[in-house]
Amino acid sequence: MNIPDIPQLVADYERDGVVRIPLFLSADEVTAVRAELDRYIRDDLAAQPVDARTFEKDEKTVRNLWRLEKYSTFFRQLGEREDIRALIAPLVHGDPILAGVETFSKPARIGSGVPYHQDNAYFCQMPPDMLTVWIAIDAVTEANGPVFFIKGSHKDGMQPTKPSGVRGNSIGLAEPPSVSLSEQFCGLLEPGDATIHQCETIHHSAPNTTDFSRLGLLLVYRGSHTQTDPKLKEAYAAAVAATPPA
Ligand SMILES: O=C(O)CCC(=O)C(=O)O
Repeated sequence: MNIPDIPQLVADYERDGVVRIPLFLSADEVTAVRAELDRYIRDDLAAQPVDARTFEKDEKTVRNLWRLEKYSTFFRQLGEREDIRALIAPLVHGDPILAGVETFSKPARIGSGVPYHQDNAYFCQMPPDMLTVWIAIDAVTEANGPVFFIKGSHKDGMQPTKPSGVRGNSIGLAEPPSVSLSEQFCGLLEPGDATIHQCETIHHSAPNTTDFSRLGLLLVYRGSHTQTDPKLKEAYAAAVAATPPA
């Protein structure tokens, strides 16, 4: 990993709720991740429970892989790497626990969009010391559905939600924010680069209509001190019951 200036990273993260880290993974590590994802989808996925994945509308192309930390030794070991945990610890204000490894695969031509949301509507943790490392496996361009983040939105707490009806992103913001797209931070990344966003930072992404896949690998961590908030959990349970599995 290209080790960033940690005090600067922490200051930027606390202020903006999102930071970009160039070369989070090396080219060789990106190649290894891609190979393991291909192998897992080819050899293992069909035997896993249905909550291991969400398909796109064609019912066969992967939109998301979920719970890879449970189903793949390779991804559990990646998520538990000590250098990554050391980077995450000051951002979650405590001992980092790997809470999930997943993909937002955004395949070429049919990759679906992700509605405006705050991840804590899914994670339901208080205090909100939880975050996602979003690692580009493919290049993320303006055209293939980059993630847009509203800097500073994590400071306003949880916003009202509503079920979105989108498979894989069942709960979204009740109202889209008033911040225009041009004022939002666009996560343009080369393979191996990453963004880290706090779980209450508002973000979204558009469908991928290009011929180029936009595969992202996500590592999710929480501080060991966080606890499940029953009210958030109730709203999430209702949304996920309408459009399972996430
Ligand atoms: O990859 C995307 O398009 C959306 C990712 C996302 O919603 C997340 O990281 O929570």
